[in-house]
Formats: sequence, C-alpha cells, structure tokens
Amino acid sequence: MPTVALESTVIAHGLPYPENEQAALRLEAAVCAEGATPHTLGLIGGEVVVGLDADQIRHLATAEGVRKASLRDLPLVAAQGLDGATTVAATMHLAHRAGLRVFATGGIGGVHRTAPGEATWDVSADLTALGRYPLVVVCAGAKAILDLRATREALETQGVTVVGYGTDEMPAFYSATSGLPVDVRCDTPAEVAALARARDALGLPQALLVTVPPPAEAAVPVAEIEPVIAEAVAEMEALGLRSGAVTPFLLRRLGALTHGRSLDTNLALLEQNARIAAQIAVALAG
Ligand code: PSU
Ligand code: MN
Repeated sequence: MPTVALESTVIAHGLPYPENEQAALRLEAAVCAEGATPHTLGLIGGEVVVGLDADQIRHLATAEGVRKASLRDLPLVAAQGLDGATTVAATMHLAHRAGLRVFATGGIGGVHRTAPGEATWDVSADLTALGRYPLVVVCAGAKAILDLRATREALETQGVTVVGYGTDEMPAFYSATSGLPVDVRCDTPAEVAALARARDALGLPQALLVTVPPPAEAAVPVAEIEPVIAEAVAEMEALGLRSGAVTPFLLRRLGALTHGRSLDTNLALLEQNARIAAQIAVALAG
C-alpha cells in the first residue's frame, strides 16, 4: 500500500492560520488523488500520532503553545504530555519507525546564514536526520533563508544523494535556480524508485533527497526574493533571535514583506511536492 508521510511544523509554525489548516488538508487530498494514503505526523498530549485526523490537524493549526518538535524535543514533548508539531528531522524518525518510506515537505532546514564577523552556528537537525533515515524525501530544496551553498556541502557530508526532479540544478525553494548541482537527475517517479531500491540493496542508511523546482507560475526569481531575505535576516539578527525561533520568524517576515507572494509560492510547492511524493510511493509499491 503506497503511503506518504507529511510533517506538522509547517502547519503550526511555518504558515499562518487559516492557510495552514487548509494547506494540511489540501496536501492530504493531493496524496489521495494519486492513489496513496497520507499520514500527517505530530504529537497530541504527548502521544505520537501517525495520521492525524482533521480535528487534530485543526488543533495543531490553531492551538497556543504547540511546541516545535525537532529530534531533541521528542523525549520531553512525550514525557510532559505536550502537543508537538514535528520538523523534518522528527517526522523522519517517527515515519521511519512506523515503516513509512516516502515523505513530502516544503523546504528542508539546513545551515543558517552567519552575520559577518559573528561566529553563530545554527545547523538544522534535518541534515543529520537525512543522513540517518532511509526515506525518500520530496522537497523544493532547502529554504532560501539559509546558506544554500553550505547546506549543499553538508548534505554531501551526510552522504545524502540529491536528486533533481526534472532539473539539473538544486532549486532554491521560492526560485527554480540556485546555481548548485544535484547528484543525479530524474524525470519520472520510476527513476526515483529505482534509485531508492538501489540504495536499499546497498544497505545505505541515508535519505534520498528529491528536489523539485516550485511550479513556474508560482516561483519568485532569485533577484526579487534575495533582497527581501537579506532584509528579514537583518531584522532577525537585530532582534537577537536564535535557534528554533529563527525559521518561523523569517518565513513570517517574508510573507509580510512580499505581501503574501512568498506564502503563495510556499503553498503551491507544498502541494506539488505532495503529489510527486505520492507518485513515487505508488512507483515504489509497484
Ligand atoms: N518547510 C516549509 N515550512 C516550514 C518548514 C519546512 O515550507 O516551516 C519547517 C520544517 O519542519 C523544517 C523546519 O524541519 O522548518 C526547520 O527548522 P530549523 O531550521 O529550526 O531546524
Ligand atoms: Mn536551527
């Protein structure tokens, strides 16, 4: 039975209400339309749920105090009976544990940009998780708010095969181009499934990272989005934000500074990724 895992940090911390709830339901519908079963993951009252129902999705989309749960947070969210919205890293762990093999998200976390002269070190646990769990992860690359070149290098260090889906270049989340190479290009779900099977036969533990350019009509050119990202990053640094607060702040500020355009791009690429992940899951199950 083809199945697709979906994360919940994007619901609770990556998108505003009500777009977050609508998007979560639309992603599930997109997976179903391709003949696969969606499982959105999260924690409700400390219990891991693999396949949140509509009420639980609404709860994570609206409730105050939902914890952004990366790998390090899972033990305490569970032990303290909290609600947790799982990041790419935490979702990968829980999905792998539940036997799921394909996972769709928007953009993975990675190496954050560093201000000149500052020695901050903010590297997402998504990167190490990609090195540890043998899933197929479908995304639009790493979020453009990051240092994409450093993130690309970190993926290599983790031993992650980066696939360009219909492209020879890694997309940059809002934009189709980053100037950074992929390891291999695939144009069909069957080609991705063949890579995943080869990886499994070799006994490799890493994820296959399938990077898909955002839909052309929704993409924002690098030259347009880059100054806005620089502005949001400068605001973030002025406020002294750190760690898990950084990504939600930057996504929210980008939405405001682009008058919703970055939000539209985010929603469009999330849905496309869910659809392609479902097609890959069907090919893998066949
Ligand atoms: N993709 C999106 N929006 C998001 C995220 C991804 O389109 O909000 C989330 C993912 O859950 C990812 C997390 O794991 O942001 C990365 O956060 P950090 O940089 O703090 O690890
Ligand atoms: Mn971080």
